[in-house]
Amino acid sequence: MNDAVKWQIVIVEDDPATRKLLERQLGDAGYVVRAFGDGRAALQPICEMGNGLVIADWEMPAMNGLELCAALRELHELQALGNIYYILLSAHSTKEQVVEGLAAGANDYLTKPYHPGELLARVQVGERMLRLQAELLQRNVDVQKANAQMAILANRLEQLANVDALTELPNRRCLFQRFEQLWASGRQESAPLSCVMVDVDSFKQLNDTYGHSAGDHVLKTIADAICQRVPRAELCGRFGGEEFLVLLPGLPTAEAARVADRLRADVAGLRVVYDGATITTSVSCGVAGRTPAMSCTDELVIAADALMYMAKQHGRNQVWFLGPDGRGRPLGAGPDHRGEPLVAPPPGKSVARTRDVRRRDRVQSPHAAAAHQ
Ligand code: GH3
Ligand code: MG
Ligand code: MG
Ligand code: MG
Repeated sequence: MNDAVKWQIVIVEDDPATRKLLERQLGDAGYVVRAFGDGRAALQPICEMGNGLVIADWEMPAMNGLELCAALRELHELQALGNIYYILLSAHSTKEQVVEGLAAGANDYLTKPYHPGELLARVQVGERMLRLQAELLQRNVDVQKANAQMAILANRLEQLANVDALTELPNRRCLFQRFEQLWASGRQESAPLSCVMVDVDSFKQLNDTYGHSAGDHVLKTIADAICQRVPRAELCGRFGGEEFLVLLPGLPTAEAARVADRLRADVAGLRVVYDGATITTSVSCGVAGRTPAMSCTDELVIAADALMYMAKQHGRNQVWFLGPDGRGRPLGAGPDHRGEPLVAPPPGKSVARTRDVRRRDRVQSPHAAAAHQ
């Protein structure tokens, strides 16, 4: 409320002559005044006033000035009432009575007979207090609003930093944070931790045939299908362009390979309708589990990448996994299958290249692990 706006004043006075005089003096000063003969009659109108001033006599027949003040303070505590600046105006003029009046919750105390100029000055003090309280309240509201907006922004920023815009899967940065945590938490107990590298087959050709936005739509559909299939959707993310990485903590490699194969079959069964065309697609998967010889997440990813590349080499739309002997095998191969040594993808085909690790050195690690077993 700005300075020019006058606050409402409620007068509570049982003496008609004093009541009339107060009404006239304050009315002449420009205030909106309502007057009542005792506290009981004034209580409800004060509650309806919201913020404002009360000038009350002490001695009154029904509910005296102290009782009214106590009732208003209680209502304020209960948040059923705004800010009331309460001035007691009484013929009781000993220091003890002034102290008692203020102790009952009055903001100010004026003794009768009062000086009209002093009354107006004290009312103005009350106005200043009310204005400050209103400003404080408004500032609180503004701060709360700003905090709420900040929280929304922080949330949005976190989204942007962690979520891939096209597929809405965790992006690589976010997924690797989770990966590092999983790696560290299960390392002591040698808990199984498998990872699946999923790469869309011949995706360049799909883009060339149907257009880039059809390609985008297919990628999003594949991402959704992957999420539906894996036990924990928050552990699959977009690794790169048309590559996804799925983390399967607690699953040994053979079980992880079966999850990967169901995921592969889901994708192969998709019929993506876009712009009048029905598009089919497929993925190749490489599945590797953590071995004792692996020292970091990168090594597991590199192994899965190499296995995925072997799936590509053998015709795509299939799952290759890392056997306990450190060799790669296609899922479903008979017991006679000897397995094949992991083949490092050529530089242009390796997804691990983007993590800036020396692939050719590291791809040996699963073999090294097997040799130690
Ligand atoms: P392969 O079976 O060997 O994996 O063949 P490919 O064509 O899938 O692999 P290649 O690495 O040759 O091409 C990947 C293509 O994926 C090239 C790139 O333009 C496309 N791509 C990557 N990200 C996106 C994307 O966000 N949207 C679309 N539409 N295409 C993308
Ligand atoms: Mg009286
Ligand atoms: Mg690729
Ligand atoms: Mg591909």
